[in-house]
Amino acid sequence: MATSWTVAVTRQIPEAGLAPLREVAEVRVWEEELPPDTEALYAILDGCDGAITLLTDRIDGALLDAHPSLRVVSNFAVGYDNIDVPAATERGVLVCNTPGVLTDATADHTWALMLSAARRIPESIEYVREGRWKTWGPLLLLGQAVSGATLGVAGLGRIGKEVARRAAGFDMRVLAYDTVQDDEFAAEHNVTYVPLDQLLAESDYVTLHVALTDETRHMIGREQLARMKPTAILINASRGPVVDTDALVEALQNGTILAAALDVTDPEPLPADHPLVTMDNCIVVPHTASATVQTRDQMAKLSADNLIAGLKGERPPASVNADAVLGN
Ligand code: 8YV
Repeated sequence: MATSWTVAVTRQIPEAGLAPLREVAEVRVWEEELPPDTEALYAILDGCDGAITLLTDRIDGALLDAHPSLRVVSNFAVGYDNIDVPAATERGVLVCNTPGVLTDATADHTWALMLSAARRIPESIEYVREGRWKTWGPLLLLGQAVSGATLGVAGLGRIGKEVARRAAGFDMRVLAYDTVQDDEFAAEHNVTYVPLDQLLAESDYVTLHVALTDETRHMIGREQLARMKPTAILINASRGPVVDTDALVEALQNGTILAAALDVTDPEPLPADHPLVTMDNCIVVPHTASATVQTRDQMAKLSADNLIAGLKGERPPASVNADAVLGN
């Protein structure tokens, strides 16, 4: 088929996304392990009609002005805080994302983090690996109960809801905080909406699922951590800057809260000698909540479908500004 378009893909993504793109466009893939720096990003986008971008690519008005041929920016992520959407909309550039396909994987991972922190799984693995396991011990590596505990979900959107739904299998009381309420979901799944302060004060597990915006940046800081129980565990699989890193380090060191489990951090990556990485009561994994073979294939396919539809002038399956750019 004629390759009338040129598109850039700013990192290696699964073939499920590259194959459909190659059928309709000349595809430039950034092959390095590390993301392109600004200069390299500008270079790879030069003359492109569209791009599949990642979280690590800052797409702003200046970049769009420097690349007037760019009409579709298809983010390989549900979050799009790396993109200045108003700047894109002003310039008629479609911004797309990958909602839905990573919801279950992210909710599963949240639970993996919650259970790992509650039951001190990483510490236990290390204990055995280091040859310290001498006998069964009545007081050895005691963790916290999950079944029957109270779960606080801050951000009851697509992912937060799936996290909340899974709590039914653990007989948990589920509290939620959000700026918009889905009363039908709450009634059906025994979820009680409460103000954030109450959620923090009453939850044994607080899990964050908000998008990163000016309003949610440092939503969990010193004051909020102080409201939590000293036995509480904080889980973050949203965006690192939703939590004030210094305040969290302090809270974990002082025993303000018991533990944390983080899929995302601020900054990202964290150096290996960072207190959050070295403390026993903090688990850090490298932003892998959506990292299953199946989900990454679906993200690749959806981001390619979005990009191709946008290039054709059609409404992409998932766009955050199609109404504004294409009209209702
Ligand atoms: C991805 C994510 O790993 O979708 C998101 O918003 O945070 C993760 O699924 C990441 O964004 C890849 O760019």
